[in-house]
Amino acid sequence: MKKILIFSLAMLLGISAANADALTGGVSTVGLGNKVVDANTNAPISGAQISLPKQNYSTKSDENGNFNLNANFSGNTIMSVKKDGYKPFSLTIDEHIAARPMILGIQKSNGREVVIESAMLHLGDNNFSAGSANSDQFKLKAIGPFYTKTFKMSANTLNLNNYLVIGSIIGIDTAMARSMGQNSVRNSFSSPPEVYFNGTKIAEIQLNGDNQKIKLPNNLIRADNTNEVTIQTGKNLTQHAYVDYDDIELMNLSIQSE
Ligand SMILES: [Ca+2]
Repeated sequence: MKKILIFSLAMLLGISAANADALTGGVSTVGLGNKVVDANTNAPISGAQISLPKQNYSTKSDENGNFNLNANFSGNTIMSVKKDGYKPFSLTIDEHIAARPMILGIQKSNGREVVIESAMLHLGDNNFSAGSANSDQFKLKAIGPFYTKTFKMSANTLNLNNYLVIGSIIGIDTAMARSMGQNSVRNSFSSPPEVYFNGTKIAEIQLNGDNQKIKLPNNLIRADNTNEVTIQTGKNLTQHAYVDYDDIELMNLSIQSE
């Protein structure tokens, strides 16, 4: 039913079905204004904080879950929704998506997430081209080419499947991101960001997007002890005169155990 509704709305709005599918993870388009709801019950959620960190914009949903985005921006930006008792949620939007009403379904926390970082991070060197997948002016100063954080994992995680979840990531300028039309940089591309877990490289991130899940090999987990995750941004592979790190932004890092 929901799928049919989204599909017909997509037809109505003249957006592609592929695009509508990409939005079903947490947002769909209806004509009734922006709203935050519980993803399972569809009940409106009041007092959720909706923010666009790059625009330094923040607002809250009213008693009916409704909110307006009164922020001007163009190009991709990360929108985050926070509410006590719910998993951190973020979504990459642009001015076209924001121009249509959005329903954001957020999920109750199951008590098994470890939030590593809920702030937006900018990795790189503040040197990026206008055609990059993140061409807006970066408000956040780059913290450098990598981010690292330690956190505890409980003993029972060894019996579960564990994932590093990246809520949203934008700005990746790999050749694959370029071939997928995620940026308009013509003459250069970068190596992918690399993810390390307790010193071992476990993934490369080739594409921008939301809710990327990276499996943590259980044999690397230090159960009931301190673990460490590091994300290192890529380098511009066509710049040989100096090191040009790929400028990326990411938000909402967590560990989820299922
Ligand atoms: Ca750079």
